[in-house]
Amino acid sequence: MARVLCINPWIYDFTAFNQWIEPLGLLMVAGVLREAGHEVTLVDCLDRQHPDALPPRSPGHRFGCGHFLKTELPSPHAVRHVPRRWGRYGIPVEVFLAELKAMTRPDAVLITSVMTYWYPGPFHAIECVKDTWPGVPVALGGVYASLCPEHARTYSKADAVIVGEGEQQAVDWVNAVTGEHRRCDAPVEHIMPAHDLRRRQGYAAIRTAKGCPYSCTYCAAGQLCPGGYIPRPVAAVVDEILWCRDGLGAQDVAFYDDALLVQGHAHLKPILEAVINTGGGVRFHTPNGVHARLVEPSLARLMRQAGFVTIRMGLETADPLQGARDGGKLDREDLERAADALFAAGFSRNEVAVYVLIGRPGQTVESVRETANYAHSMGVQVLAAEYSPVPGTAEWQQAVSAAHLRGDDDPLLHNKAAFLYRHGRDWNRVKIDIRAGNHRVLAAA
Ligand code: B12
Ligand code: SF4
Repeated sequence: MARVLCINPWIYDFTAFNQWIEPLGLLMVAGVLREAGHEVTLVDCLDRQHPDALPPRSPGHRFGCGHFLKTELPSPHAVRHVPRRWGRYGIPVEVFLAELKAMTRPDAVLITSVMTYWYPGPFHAIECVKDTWPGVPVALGGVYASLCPEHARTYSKADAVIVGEGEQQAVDWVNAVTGEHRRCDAPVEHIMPAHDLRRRQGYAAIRTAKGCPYSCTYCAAGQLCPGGYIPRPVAAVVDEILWCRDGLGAQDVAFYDDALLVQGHAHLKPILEAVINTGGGVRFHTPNGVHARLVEPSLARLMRQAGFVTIRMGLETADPLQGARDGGKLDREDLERAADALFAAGFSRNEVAVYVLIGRPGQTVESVRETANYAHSMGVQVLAAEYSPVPGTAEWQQAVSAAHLRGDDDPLLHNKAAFLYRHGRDWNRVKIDIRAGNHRVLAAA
């Protein structure tokens, strides 16, 4: 049995807010390593309940969400043009180092990564591990490692950069670096992510299916899950939700699916019915957005009954051909139908919002305004989602061809704020107007 330490690193950014953030991919890998018989521990730099580093509180905190502790730092050269303060979010470095020093030297360390422009977090964690335990092998995986593998191999100092789905690869890598011969014989989709390794945060992130059947031009879902949309067994998802609720005290569950409502009647519906039949008692949230086109009255009623309180809708179309044509613009009828279904099911205006992508190359301020005004006229709040260029996507290639980006740019420039300020028109004005429109929507409720 090997001792495997998993690390969820800090976020380095201009802003960060904990919207049910959980290192779900790392916890899935950890669950499989544990199933294979290894001793697995976690150090979580984004632990908002750490007794030595509680974050600032503010009135906006609810459903387990809230601010992280921020340590301001000078902006790196690549993003100096952004007139905002950069910094590290999460527990202080001293607290992290104290955690490492209190542990027995591990046999292998696994570090995850999420946004490509957050890479300084994993890099810093790797440096700390290498200083504390010289010679301990470190593997880096996750979204950044998968989308920017060459950058990660060149600069991260990890001993291995693992691209793509990590469950089996992590078992193989740990065996290779420790000389163990452990295997995980259970099917991966039945193994619970190791949510219990985290200190209780009051919420859990759950993915009911991997991948997405669509292929929007700005999205990396197809690269990250090349097998397309694959639902997990309903019983496994229900068991996970009930374990989080009853075993780990989670009152809030956020879905991390790319396509939660796809095959909704065959997949999400029986999951929600099972939760309702066991007494409910959890609030559900869709921070990643569901497809407006797939929200219909009976599903909306079931979602309401099951305890959804945060409905975020994406404006990505549910039709791949349309998606290729529309450039992400709102399909008016879809939103109208979805809003009608949600409000008729009893959702309040406070609970429903639609993401509108802003700052995409070629997009006009007027088209965003028009979209936002239309959503507001339906009584739906609008959340401006700033465009982040994602390597390997069709829009990335177009941005490189149009010289908006260079293929070898520092991934810090993928930061939504960095991209907006470099190429932006007056998006700030639009954002202010969108917020004013939201106030009007809520005031009229
Ligand atoms: C959930 C989600 C969110 C959540 C938060 C996620 C988080 N932890 O912080 C929310 C809704 C808040 C969010 C916000 C945003 N997101 Co987002 N999000 C996702 C999503 C759908 C899932 C990520 C996830 O957890 N997946 C589930 C786990 C199981 O997968 P995983 O982490 O990849 O793990 C697997 C492997 O990577 C590997 N692995 C992971 N760690 C390790 C470690 C080791 C050692 C090994 C061996 C393997 C390994 O094994 C795991 C299991 O197979 C992805 C799309 C996707 N399909 O990945 C986009 C994605 C990451 N988001 C993206 C974007 C653009 C955004 C936003 C900028 C959107 C916007 N315009 O506002 C914001 C940014 C927020 C910010 N503060 O900057 C982009 C990435 C952009 C980039 N440049 O990196 C993605 C890829 C979607 C896309 N458009 O292509 N997001
Ligand atoms: S529908 Fe959403 S997850 Fe699927 S490809 Fe489009 S943006 Fe990505």
